[in-house]
Amino acid sequence: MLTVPQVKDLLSRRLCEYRYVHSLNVADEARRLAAIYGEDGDRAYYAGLIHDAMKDVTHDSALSYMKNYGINLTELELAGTKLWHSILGADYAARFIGVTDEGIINAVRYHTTARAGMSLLEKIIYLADYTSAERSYNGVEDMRAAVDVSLEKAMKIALDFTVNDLNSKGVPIHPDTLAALNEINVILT
Ligand code: DGI
Ligand code: FE
Ligand code: FE
Repeated sequence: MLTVPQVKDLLSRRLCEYRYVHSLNVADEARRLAAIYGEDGDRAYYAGLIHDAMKDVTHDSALSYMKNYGINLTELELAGTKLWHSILGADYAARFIGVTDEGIINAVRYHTTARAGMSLLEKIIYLADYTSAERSYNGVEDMRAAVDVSLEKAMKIALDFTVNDLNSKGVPIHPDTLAALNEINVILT
């Protein structure tokens, strides 16, 4: 597995400046949340750092990557190009960054859609992506307040926000996202 300085060097070349800074911020936020909720800080930092490693590849490179490495997407996933970077990112983490920790690989894999039965690390990366320092969307302060109080309540707010936003645009919701939302609604009932 690449060292943190090696990963930073790799990402600084693979990502645009905004996305590189975002990755550093998600890593910092993941470490902070790990300390609050009892996850390993280095593991959370590493997962945060690499979560968007495949975000800035071109459409054509992403398609070649899928073809080369036999990554098969569902029809919904193929249509949802924003979903590609997390699916390819998990493969890239294992194949090229040398990550063997399945928990880190899954945190990358599910950081965009979420899923039912998420691990603590998966929730931390999913949420750190919403509350990282450079985020400035409407409602980010509510998200930041929620994430310090309860991961479950923060997941509920984030999933509601995402599903409502996608619905308003007529974008298909990934089944993993719906399963995550249903699960959290049952838990919080
Ligand atoms: O990579 P980031 O921008 O940091 O954040 P992200 O990985 O959470 O990606 C957010 C994008 O993913 C956003 O444009 C909405 C899209 N997305 C999230 N959940 C779903 C989704 N797209 C589809 N089609 N279905 C989903 O369930
Ligand atoms: Fe992402
Ligand atoms: Fe991100």
